[in-house]
Amino acid sequence: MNLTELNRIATAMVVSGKGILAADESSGTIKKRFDAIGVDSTEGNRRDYREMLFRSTEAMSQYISGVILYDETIWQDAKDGTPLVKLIEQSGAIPGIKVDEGTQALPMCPGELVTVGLDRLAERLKKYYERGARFAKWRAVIDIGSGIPSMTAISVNAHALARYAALCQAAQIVPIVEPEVLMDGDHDIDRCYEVTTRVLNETFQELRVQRVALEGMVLKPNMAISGKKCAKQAPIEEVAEKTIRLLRACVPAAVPGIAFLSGGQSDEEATAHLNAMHKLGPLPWGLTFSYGRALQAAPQKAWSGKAENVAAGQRAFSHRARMNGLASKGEWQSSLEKKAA
Ligand code: 5MM
Repeated sequence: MNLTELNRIATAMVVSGKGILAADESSGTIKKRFDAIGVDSTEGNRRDYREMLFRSTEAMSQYISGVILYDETIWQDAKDGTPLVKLIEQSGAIPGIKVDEGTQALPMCPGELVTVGLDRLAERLKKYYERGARFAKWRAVIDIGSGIPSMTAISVNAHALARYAALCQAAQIVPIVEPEVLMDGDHDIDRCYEVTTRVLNETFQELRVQRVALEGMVLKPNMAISGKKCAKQAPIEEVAEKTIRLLRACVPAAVPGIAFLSGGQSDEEATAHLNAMHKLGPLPWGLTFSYGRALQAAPQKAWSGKAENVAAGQRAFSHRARMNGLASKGEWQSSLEKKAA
């Protein structure tokens, strides 16, 4: 393992002014997104949509540091025969790959999930590296509800995240470690804070046990935020203040960077929260975005599967990427939000 190189890549992924595009929707998830805009989820449409994003020159070269791909996408070529991975590299962004294989019910723990995909992961990583991937992603899912999460679910998911991270580093690939505490319930922000604290502490404990080099990884956490169905939604400043307090307590300074998931927040909320956190610096790590929905909802709508809408889709993507790029420096203002398409 070349830790200097892993650290160089991890640092580039969270460089100020840029963030990560999470375009790693599995086939089931992208179908849901396409259903919402009335587009058939065919291999060709998935390719055309992602090609549109990766050819968005302004967004990709100025505001996107890396792209997380799904297995299908990393092997796909653009319409002109150029591998999609090459388009990403040519823009100056780093290609990455989602390597988990989704979730399964966790035995003995009703309603809880464990992420799977460790079998043959070492061989898969080797092939992904040869194709150009320089980082990977594995997402664990922790739900908050009555009597959950159990310590069992937190512990087995942390163990798998650390196993994955160690295998990545041995393959010279930077692991994005994503323990997502869902914001789906009616819990308040303090319950999210408490559960996320337990999850992050357990995750870093497992990373240490399994000898993962913290300098060669990126953390992708949720924010400390109210559940979507909670009657009292915490304001932007409270989300920022509690998230930073939590991360300072749980994330060692050796970690080069933290890149948030958006988790179902609106586009503008995800941007405003990141921006507000940068008002609370200086921070010991790079702090940016690794958004899926909060970067893609607008371009998906603008594109709607029509070739004549590609330019509008790219404008919508560039706008969101620029807004989040500014937020990653604390330079965003709500007045900059305007209809992009
Ligand atoms: C883009 O969505 C990713 C893949 O989800 P599935 O495996 O369920 O298809 C997801 O892992 C994503 O990278 C993160 O959750 C962040 O995305 P959001 O939309 O929460 O910003």
